[in-house]
Amino acid sequence: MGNTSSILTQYDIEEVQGHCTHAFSQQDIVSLYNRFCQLDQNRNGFISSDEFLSVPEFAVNPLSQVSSQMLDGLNFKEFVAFLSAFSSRTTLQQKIEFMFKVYDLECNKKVNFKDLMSVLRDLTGSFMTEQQREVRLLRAAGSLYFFESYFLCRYYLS
Ligand SMILES: [Ca+2]
Repeated sequence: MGNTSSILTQYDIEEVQGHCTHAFSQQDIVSLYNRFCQLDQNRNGFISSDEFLSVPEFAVNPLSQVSSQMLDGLNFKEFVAFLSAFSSRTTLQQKIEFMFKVYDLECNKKVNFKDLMSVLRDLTGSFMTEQQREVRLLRAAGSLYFFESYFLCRYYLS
């Protein structure tokens, strides 16, 4: 299965299905394999960020830079595991963990101001200045602090 020119066997399909905790049906996995083969232009069994960004739909996505970094060097099994975050069979907890990984750009299990600025920069491009992004994030952080304080007060006063 490492070489994308090989045929996906029933064993491969079941192995991939187990690896992605059955987030996809066997038919889904066959379809994803065909898509993976299209993306793997040099047929080395791995997707590079350049191959990912060569797809016009991905290239125009504001989060394509982040996504391409996460996809860079994935084999088919890892590719399916990555996409399982978008499956309707995936739990909310798994989706939240995935989104956290998207924002944790330094992969240090923390999402800090710098990570959020970087994601906001990818999303807004030239439509916002760096200062406008900072203000937007600080306001959002202030709102979160307000709501957190409000609910803590309600919890302790009730
Ligand atoms: Ca490749």
